[in-house]
Amino acid sequence: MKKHWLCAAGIMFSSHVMADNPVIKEVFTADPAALVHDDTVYLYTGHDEAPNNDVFFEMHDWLAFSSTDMVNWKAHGPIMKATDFKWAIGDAWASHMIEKGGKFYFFTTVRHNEEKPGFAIGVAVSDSPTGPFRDAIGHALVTNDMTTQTPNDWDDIDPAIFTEDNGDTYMFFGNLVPKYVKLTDNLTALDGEIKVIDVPNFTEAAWVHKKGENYYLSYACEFPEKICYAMSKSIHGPWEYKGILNEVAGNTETNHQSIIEYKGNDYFIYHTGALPPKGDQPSGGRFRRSVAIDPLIYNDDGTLKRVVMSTEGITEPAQEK
Ligand code: FUB
Repeated sequence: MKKHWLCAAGIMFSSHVMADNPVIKEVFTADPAALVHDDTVYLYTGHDEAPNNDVFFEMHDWLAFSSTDMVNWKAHGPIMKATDFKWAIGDAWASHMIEKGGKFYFFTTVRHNEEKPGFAIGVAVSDSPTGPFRDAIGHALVTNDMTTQTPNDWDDIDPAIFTEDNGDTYMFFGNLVPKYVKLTDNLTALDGEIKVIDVPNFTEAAWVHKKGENYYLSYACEFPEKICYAMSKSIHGPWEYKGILNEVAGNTETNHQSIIEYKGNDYFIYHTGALPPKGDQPSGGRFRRSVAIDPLIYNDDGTLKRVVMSTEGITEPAQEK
């Protein structure tokens, strides 16, 4: 059953894969978003299917993988496709999964139909981290006309969700102009105005996490993209820019990160275009990206060491620290 979706696509794929970077070798994976739930890491990715690296992204659905040691990964297949949102016409771009009250909420970028042309953010829901997912509200949460800071119709992409200890949940998102907005308690509506964030060189791919008393906003910066980061003592900022966290990733201009702590270890999950060709599968590249994982290391003052991208990846199974 687990193999069904990939066999149907003509790809033979064992449901278990072993790490070293890129982590997933049997299919192209991009825009990682990881969730730690019940001692398991769930890794959600976009699915690059471009026939070559010349034109643009071709992305129809999102994939899920899970691991209990960050070395061995189990494939769960696609959890949803862009057009499962009836108002969307495609482009299954970056996403973020969170759990609340035993339900799993999948926030994701798609292209809206002609009623609200341009990119949009939708939210889907499921009782299981591996789906099936259904549109939670029957319409988009954010549409292009709600973000007027740039003339681009993709300035409202890449949702990143953060929940405060008191349960308040915020969505960060945007391209060129970073933005955030509070969500209602049921996560299916905006609860306030969309506010602009002041950080330098922002391109896209916001991700917010907290360690101790420090909040971290990491994001793809410049183009080709590096990952930069800023720190704050509050989810509302001000954000103090701290510099580059990850350099341009090999063989692709985009870079997109997810940061988690699992069993007391810190991980930086990103994508590269580094997957070599194998059999019928062509080489990776700018529109055929692959998820990689390396350690994330904090300095004593809370700042982050620059990530060392490696081909070895995570070699030691995660053990409780
Ligand atoms: O994968 C499509 C887009 O490329 C994502 O939404 C961006 O973050 C960049 O990775």
